[in-house]
Amino acid sequence: MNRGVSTSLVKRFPDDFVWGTATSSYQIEGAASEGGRGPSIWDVFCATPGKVENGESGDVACDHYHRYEEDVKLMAEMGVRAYRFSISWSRIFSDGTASSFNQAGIDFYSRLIDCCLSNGIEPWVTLYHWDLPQNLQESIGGWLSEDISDLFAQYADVCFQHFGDRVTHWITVNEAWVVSILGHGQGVFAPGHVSNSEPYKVAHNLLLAHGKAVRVYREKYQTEQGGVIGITNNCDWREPLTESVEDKEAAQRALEFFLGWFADPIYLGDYPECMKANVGDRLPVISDEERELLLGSSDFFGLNHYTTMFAAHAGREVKKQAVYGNGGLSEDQQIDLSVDESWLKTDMQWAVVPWGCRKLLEWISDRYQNPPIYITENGCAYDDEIVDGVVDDQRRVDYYASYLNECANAIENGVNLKGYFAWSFMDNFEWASGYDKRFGIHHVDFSTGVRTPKNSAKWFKSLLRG
Ligand code: PNW
Repeated sequence: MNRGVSTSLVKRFPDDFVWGTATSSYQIEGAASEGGRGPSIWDVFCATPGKVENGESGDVACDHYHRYEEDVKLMAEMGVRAYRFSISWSRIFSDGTASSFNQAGIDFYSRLIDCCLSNGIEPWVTLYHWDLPQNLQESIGGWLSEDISDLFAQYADVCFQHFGDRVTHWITVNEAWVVSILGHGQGVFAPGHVSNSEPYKVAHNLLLAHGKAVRVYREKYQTEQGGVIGITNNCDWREPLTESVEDKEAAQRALEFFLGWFADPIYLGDYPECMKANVGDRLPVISDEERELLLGSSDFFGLNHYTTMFAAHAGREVKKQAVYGNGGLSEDQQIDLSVDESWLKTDMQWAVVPWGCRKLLEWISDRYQNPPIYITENGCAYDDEIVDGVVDDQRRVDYYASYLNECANAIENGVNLKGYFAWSFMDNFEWASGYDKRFGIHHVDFSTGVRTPKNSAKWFKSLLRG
């Protein structure tokens, strides 16, 4: 139990550690058809019967588009130093291409950025958090198209040009794994494709999009603006189920399929060997030119982390794992995943395993030569209710306290962890789960829009004061 805040916890992090909270455009903004915004693949996905819990959508969401000033003030009130949010591509280019440039979209993000800065909060901007302009899906096939990476770089260029004087922390792509696996493999997220080959093509194009955006930033803006740019990937920890060599190799393979898929090309210049061996010609080849584009293309290692599972070696006959969050195309990995029944679970059914976070940080440090790491998301969904104006989300406080304790342990073991963003600043549209799953440290009443700091927000506040 962490009713009070242990003052020693915050002291285990360096003075310049970046403390922040995070959100994404489609999950919070609402105003879906205001301000010249064009439709995205998530508008269409939500309108497709059966795709989202209760047929919900981000049409209104937290109405952050109109309430952003109040939201930034609440962050300032908590004492966080940074706010990670994403830009909706179809607010900047309503059909995804430069010819549909939308000044009202620029003006909105410009106001938001200024509001952050005047409240003493650094904006950390993600360029792509899954809301692809629908026109690009329909006209060229979205992330499957060879043209998509250049279009993304053009969109990124316009963002750097208009916001780079004030934004010095950029994230190109959020969780390419989710776009590839959940969007194009299992079909549970937009655009809803089911395939065992599309994920590998999509992943390749997402990497190229990242690389091209970084090249634009470095060539045209970085020196003058002095910022940093990187990519954020998500990964669960995979613990070998037994001490057997097979299970240890299975856990390693699972991590390479999850995170190595995206981080190896950027830090080591190629896809992991086990992926080449198992995926065969469904895995694109990274050409010399592409290797040059990707290698060294991230100034920091962005990591989103939520949970842990056991991995065991499986034969070719593995059970199909249809539930999302279960580690990708399992038949390609020859892995069986499981959890310990004694582990606590959040409302997502994701197990609470703080030591998995430390082990993952150490794995990243070892494999990629100790890069600067920012945890750009970590958090949990629990449906705690407001009682007399108070949300006593003790389980969320315990989650944060225990994960941060392991982050501090990782730092003490030599991991170069430089920042931590709580997911999420407020309850929001949790994709296919709709509004059912509440990840916020601020409660949102979706019928009135009223925000209430949960006890976890107050806990962060007293932590940061220490
Ligand atoms: C991340 N999985 O999504 C996203 O970046 C957020 O937008 C989201 O709200 C948050 O985590 C909580 O879900 C994920 O199945 C969705 O492994 C699914 C998975 C991982 C991350």
